[in-house]
Amino acid sequence: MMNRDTVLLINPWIHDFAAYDLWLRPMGLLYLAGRLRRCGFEVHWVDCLDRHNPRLLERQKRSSPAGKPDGRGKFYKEEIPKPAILRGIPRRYGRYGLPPDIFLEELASVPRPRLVLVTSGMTYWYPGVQETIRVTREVFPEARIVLGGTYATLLPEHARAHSGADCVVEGSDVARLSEILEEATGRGIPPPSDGCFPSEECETAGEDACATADKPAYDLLRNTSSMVVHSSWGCPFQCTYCASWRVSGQFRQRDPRRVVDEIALLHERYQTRHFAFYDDALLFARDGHFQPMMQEIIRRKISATFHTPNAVHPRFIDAAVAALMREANFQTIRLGLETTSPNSQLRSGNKVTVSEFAQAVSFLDGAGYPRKSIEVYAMMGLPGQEAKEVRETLRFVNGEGCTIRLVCYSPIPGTVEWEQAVAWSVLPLTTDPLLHNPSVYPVRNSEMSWGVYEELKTLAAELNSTLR
Ligand code: B12
Repeated sequence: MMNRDTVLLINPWIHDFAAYDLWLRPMGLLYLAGRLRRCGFEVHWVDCLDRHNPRLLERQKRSSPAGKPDGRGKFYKEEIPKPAILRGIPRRYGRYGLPPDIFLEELASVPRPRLVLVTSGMTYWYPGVQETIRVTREVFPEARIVLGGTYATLLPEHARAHSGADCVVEGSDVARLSEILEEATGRGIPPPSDGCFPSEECETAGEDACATADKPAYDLLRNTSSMVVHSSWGCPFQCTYCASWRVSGQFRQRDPRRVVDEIALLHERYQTRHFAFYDDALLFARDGHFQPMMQEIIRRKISATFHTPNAVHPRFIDAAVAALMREANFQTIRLGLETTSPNSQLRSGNKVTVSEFAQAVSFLDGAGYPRKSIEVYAMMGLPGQEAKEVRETLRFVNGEGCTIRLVCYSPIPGTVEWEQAVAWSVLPLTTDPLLHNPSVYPVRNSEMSWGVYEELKTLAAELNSTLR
């Protein structure tokens, strides 16, 4: 039997050379689930990336997934053939997430839906989306399949042509989603009154206040011991290599009290003990945002650990912020430095200087963080960037006693840097989003060859090994 109001939400597989669960949660889909339920839809959930799936654990002969106690860990991987364009990359390629037969069992366990909503992550993960949609369509040929998320937003035309979805929704276009729901089920969803999704708007007052603000449907997750929190959406900066403004729209910070209420709810009702902030600019306007948020966490004695895998801006770390981070129990602290070259810093968005960075590190040190525990993002492979600049950055971070997190630049269409990347690289970047993958070292030429990238990676590892 098909219930008209049944909607199935799917978090798809990842196809990549590497994928790690760094507190990865399909937050867009969880927020959608919350809103759909509030509007009376029956929501079902299949998460290809659920490391806690009981069938998967049984297959692995484990009672809980391998990984760190704070919630991070490796995804289950099955090797699959590389797409033709990646054949020259000397690394193994895999499907990360549930084995296909378990995915099929999961699909068989939910009522037949009229509508399937699939989310998407990185643009270069589109083959995982394709495979998820293909299999889902074989099981539910009558269902309409809708794709949203990062890939769908950054490359809607590619997604329309290649994902296999019936419709592609860009960004948080609730009006478009409502139309699709109406066509499939006869019933839409009202647009958020503030025009934003996720919405912070409360349409009711008094006891029910906040009942209408969007909340993620946490109960759909099998394990909530660690969770992602967004205290803001988007970013006030416009770095030339970043597409945050394209995917998250205008920067908006949530009410700090509501964020803490959400953390407290997760802590009490869902036994969440590890919280990863996925904000693009957690510390921006800290006096009215981060500081009151932390003071409230400390006042309410919420005993948990906090993590900033997506990096924070060193510019906004002063003695007070560092002390609050320590008292609230931040454990994973990642700082966004990217480069020490003043020219590159200025050109790419002016988010930090070397002296601001060094000051932030000494404030964190002063608050009791061992320098080695402070992780610092350095970026290699920006168009025009020389290996010398990267080496200098790596040596500087090492000299500060911090752990280097070397990442490779991922070119994103629509950003300022994209055209430069296309011009600089010998790879045909415009032909296939698979080439956005940082693992392929997308901006490659005679100066920045595969060998140079590998040498920089080795240097970072060697420098890290000198830290005590
Ligand atoms: C958190 C984060 C990370 C985390 C986790 C990443 C992950 N694997 O998902 C960490 C720190 C690990 C990370 C790493 C990287 N990241 Co990152 N990351 C983000 C960030 C800040 C937030 C993502 C998020 O949680 N969004 C919140 C949810 C709510 O939003 P959403 O999924 O977009 O969903 C919204 C809509 O799309 C809609 N929606 C979602 N699903 C659906 C489904 C349907 C049917 C519908 C209708 C609607 C819908 O609803 C939501 C409400 O608005 C984004 C930037 C951003 N502001 O989005 C970059 C971003 C996704 N990352 C990016 C990049 C470049 C990277 C790295 C490659 C950086 C590097 N050079 O190493 C690595 C890749 C690591 C890896 N292999 O996983 C790029 C995208 C690149 C790309 N080619 O696609 C982004 C856009 C930032 C940027 N630099 O421009 N990242």
